[in-house]
Amino acid sequence: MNTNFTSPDFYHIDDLLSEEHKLIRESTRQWVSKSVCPIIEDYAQKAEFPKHLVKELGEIGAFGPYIPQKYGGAGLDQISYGIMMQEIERGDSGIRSTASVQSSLVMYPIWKFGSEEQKQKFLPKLATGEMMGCFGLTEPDHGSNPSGMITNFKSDGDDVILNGSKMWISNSPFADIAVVWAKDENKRIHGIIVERGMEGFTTPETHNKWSLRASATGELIFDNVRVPKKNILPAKSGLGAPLMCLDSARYGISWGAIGVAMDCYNTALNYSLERVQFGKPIAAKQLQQKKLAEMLTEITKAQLLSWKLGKLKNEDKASSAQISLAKRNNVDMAMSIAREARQVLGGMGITGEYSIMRHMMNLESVITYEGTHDIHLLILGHEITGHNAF
Ligand code: TGC
Ligand code: FAD
Repeated sequence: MNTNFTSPDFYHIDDLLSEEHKLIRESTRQWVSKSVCPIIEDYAQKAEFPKHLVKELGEIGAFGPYIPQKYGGAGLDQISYGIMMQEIERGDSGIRSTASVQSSLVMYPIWKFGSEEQKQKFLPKLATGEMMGCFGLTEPDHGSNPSGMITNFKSDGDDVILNGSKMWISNSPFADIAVVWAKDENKRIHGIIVERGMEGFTTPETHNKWSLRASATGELIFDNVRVPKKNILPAKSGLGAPLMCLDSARYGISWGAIGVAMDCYNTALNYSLERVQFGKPIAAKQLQQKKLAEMLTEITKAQLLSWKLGKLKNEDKASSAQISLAKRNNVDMAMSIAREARQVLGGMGITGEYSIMRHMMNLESVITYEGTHDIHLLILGHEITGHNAF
């Protein structure tokens, strides 16, 4: 397992980063090398989430890096958040999922749409990992089209009664709270915080995944769950609210995918320099050089894309379509690199001795969740033409 990471930086993109960005990268990278890389293959093989990493993720500031310090976050900028996701996903997409769900899909909606009481109650504990959250949007019959959701609630005095189900929910099997999107009696979508222990609320785990095996995925089932009205996020309703959360998470994934690509590239480069066939390192062969040169080209383009998107996000100017372009391009780029890198390693590429095959399988989830590859293309098509082709 490669635990000695370096960043390919062919275009001196480091010059665009602040000293703080580089420090954050270094400390996150060191944590990933020390705490994730040595154990992750074993957990992925066992299909088990390494729960002990939660506390450490809180300690390195990976939960809510851009949430204000008064709520327990680190108050950092969007490029810092991206860099952290890049470094964590070098280790494993499932661990990055845990960090990005907690930050962008649980803390972000509470911070943006929550009451002051909700922010005080939940955000500081979510920042440390003392409390874990999950995000319930997808339903069995409504994945790419969440506006058709049937999960709903009806008013009953100071409470609402929630019914329905969500599936494919990252972290649901162990989450303490779920930010759930459900329709009221007027079919308007609201975010509602459902807490573990509420009667009628269960979270069965989804088994037999070939992808994201070190991340826990499950369902959320609501059978007449009584939730206090004070748990409804008051400041925004409508599908736009969860889509704003997705914008934040998709942006982080655009950086995370670069981390995976870097790890695959580094592994392939090192292997090709050492592996001798026909009397020479395979790195001396044109066909292998073509693979490596193309990997470096694509990583460099993706780095520039996410960095510029981070600048736009810092200025609050990044559009959803710009975020879709970056998520779609960078995940696809990482998948191509993982596939090519695996070939550079020959038979060794399919073993757990190296991270590539695990990354490759993880990316099958990453290209599907947070909007599929095709949905992001349709978002771009809509933006370009003005015609909705969903
Ligand atoms: P549409 O009519 O286009 O929009 C409905 C309302 O939302 C507004 N809006 C947005 N607002 C903020 N940010 C965005 N990105 C927005 N996009 C749209 C829009 O203006 C409108 O507002 P209003 O006021 O007019 O009502 O909605 P649509 O039903 O046609 O759907 C659009 C579509 C297909 C793009 C959207 O549904 C979509 O993105 N679908 C993909 C679903 C998805 O990405 N699900 C992800 C689930 S969570 C997950 O996967 C977590 S994985 C976590 C991990 O482990 O890392
Ligand atoms: P579908 O929407 O049924 O799509 C099937 C195929 O049809 C896809 O190829 C899609 O691109 C295509 N398609 C759909 N609509 C169109 C169209 N209009 N035109 C052309 N093609 C179309 N969700 C959450 O809410 N929270 C989570 O934490 C979460 N975590 C996840 C973790 C994992 C490991 C996975 C795999 C998924 C997770 N998801 C989560 C769900 C994820 O967001 C959905 O799987 C995704 O949005 C796609 O929905 P679907 O699986 O129902 O596919």
